[in-house]
Amino acid sequence: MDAIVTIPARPGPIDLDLAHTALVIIDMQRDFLLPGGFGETLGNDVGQLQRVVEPLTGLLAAAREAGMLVVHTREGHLPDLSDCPPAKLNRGAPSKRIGDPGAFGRILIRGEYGHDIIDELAPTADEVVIDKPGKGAFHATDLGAVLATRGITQLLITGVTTEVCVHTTTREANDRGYECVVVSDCVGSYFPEFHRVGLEMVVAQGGIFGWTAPSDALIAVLTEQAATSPSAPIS
Ligand code: C5J
Repeated sequence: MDAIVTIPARPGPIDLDLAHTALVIIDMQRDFLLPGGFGETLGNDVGQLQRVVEPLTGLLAAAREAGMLVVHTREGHLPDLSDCPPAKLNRGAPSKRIGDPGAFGRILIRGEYGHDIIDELAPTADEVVIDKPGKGAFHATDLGAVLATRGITQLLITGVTTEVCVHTTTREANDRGYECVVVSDCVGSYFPEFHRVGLEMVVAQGGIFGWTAPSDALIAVLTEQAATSPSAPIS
């Protein structure tokens, strides 16, 4: 079955080969999204990120139904902080730093409750989870190897935050030759203006490092795919 579909996108339509496309969900972690978590202790309005949860839940369900490869990422560090450079640990003047005790365990430390992904988007046992110490999902991880092994060439990029980890990962992926679609209503920022401009930056100059598209267009093609071949994963 032909699994190449055309998606209305900015700056123009993109042909997606669904068998070689992965859904990447960046850092939808309790520490960033929940009231009382690290994000909020930095003075941020977590409600700005919560808006992503409903559309992303719908896109994730459609991707799972269609058998698409799903990759989740989590930003965080080893308990001894040996993978957290001082330049990251000491930046700014937060009331709490990475590794400090927070409302949901030690902040952004692997294995802690707050470091894990919110319940609504919890990975299934067969989905890939990439733990990353940096903003980009390719830096110091095996994401590139995971995608190469599965023959992935195109990425649907979602998660938080638009201008930080989503942007960094999209730029890293673009430089590595992946075609990236940033799903406009499935990414979010604590700062609405950064979100808006972040999306504009992706599509500027004819799509300088990717495309943007809303989730409904993607859900429609994934639902169609699942209906056409209900038992055959596309990747
Ligand atoms: C940040 C992220 N903003 N996931 N992390 O520190 O964007």
